[in-house]
Amino acid sequence: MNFVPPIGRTDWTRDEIADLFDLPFLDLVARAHDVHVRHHPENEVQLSTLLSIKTGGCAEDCGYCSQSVSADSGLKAEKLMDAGAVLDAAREAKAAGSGRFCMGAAWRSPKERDMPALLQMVAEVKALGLETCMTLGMLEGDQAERLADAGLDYYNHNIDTSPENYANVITTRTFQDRLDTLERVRAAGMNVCCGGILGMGESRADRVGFLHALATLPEAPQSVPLNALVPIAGTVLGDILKDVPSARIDDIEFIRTVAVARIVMPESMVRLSAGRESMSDSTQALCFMAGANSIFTGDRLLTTGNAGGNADAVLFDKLGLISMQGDTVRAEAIAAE
Ligand code: SAM
Ligand code: DTB
Ligand code: SF4
Repeated sequence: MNFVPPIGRTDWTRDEIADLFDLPFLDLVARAHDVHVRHHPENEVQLSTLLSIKTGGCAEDCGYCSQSVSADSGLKAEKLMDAGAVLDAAREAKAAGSGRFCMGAAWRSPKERDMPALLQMVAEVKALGLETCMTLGMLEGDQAERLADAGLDYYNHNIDTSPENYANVITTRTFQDRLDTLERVRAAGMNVCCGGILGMGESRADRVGFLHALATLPEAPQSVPLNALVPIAGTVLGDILKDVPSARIDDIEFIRTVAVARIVMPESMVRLSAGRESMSDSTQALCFMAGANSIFTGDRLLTTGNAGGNADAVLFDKLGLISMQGDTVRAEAIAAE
């Protein structure tokens, strides 16, 4: 095995990525594993906790999302949580073994009046020694800078799918809008967390285009969440999937996508995100083999259920996996020694 992709390559072509997808499955997973162990600690998977700090009532029309006002999901719109309650949840997450705390808000973009509370949340969660991440929609440059100054390690903003498929999923903001926010996050010096959803009825070519768009950003995202669509009744895509169950992403194709992501973005954290609850232990094990090295733990994601802390502890035990401390937290601990 002597396949070593150059580090930091951002000139991948679609053909090269399509060729990786076409490899025999076992060869692909073996190559991805080889890349993985060259760049990441073996058998370590980061545990992240997700908290919805502002739920529902979102003006965007993302076809997969329960929180959009366009969805008929029965979700009640709530106000932004107060910073004290967020801090309590972060303390609980840390006590349960999480190294990373991700706060999500159902907004098109944050309002100025919400900024002080958001900055306080970042600073206080960070002071607990947790890696911090937020996903709040589109950002202006000065908002990105203030979040970075408060100590935000990662900003999550997904492209979700290929540029070609994007308008089939979301119409209220463009692919370019997403790239603009990512640029502002990078310019502010934060780590970019950017990925998408598999199983929205997209083709293999869309999955190629999706990974190509990520791997050819000016810098590969430091973090790549890969979600399997969680079909939610009342959302456009959830209802389609309910009627056409065969549109659900095949487990082997999901694992292939993880493996190709690992090969084309060797240094990124690859996060096995939504949809894990409906994956078998063996599928998850193959995702870890193929290079996934972070999961959301706990019994909730934003509005849907998750595999749960105990189920993850049992799985880690079975697989001999240990919990990884976040890179940013680890780097700071070393610097303080
Ligand atoms: N409002 C913010 C935004 O969209 O930028 C942040 C929250 S949003 C829920 C974060 C990501 O979660 C989405 O971009 C999407 O990739 C993922 N997501 C949302 N609903 C999902 C679902 N039903 N299944 C899988 N992934 C989902
Ligand atoms: C991401 O890509 N996945 C996480 C995180 N970023 C914020 C969100 C998953 C949400 C799943 C659906 C829900 O619980 O509403
Ligand atoms: Fe709003 Fe984010 Fe849901 Fe889209 S994914 S509807 S932006 S909360």
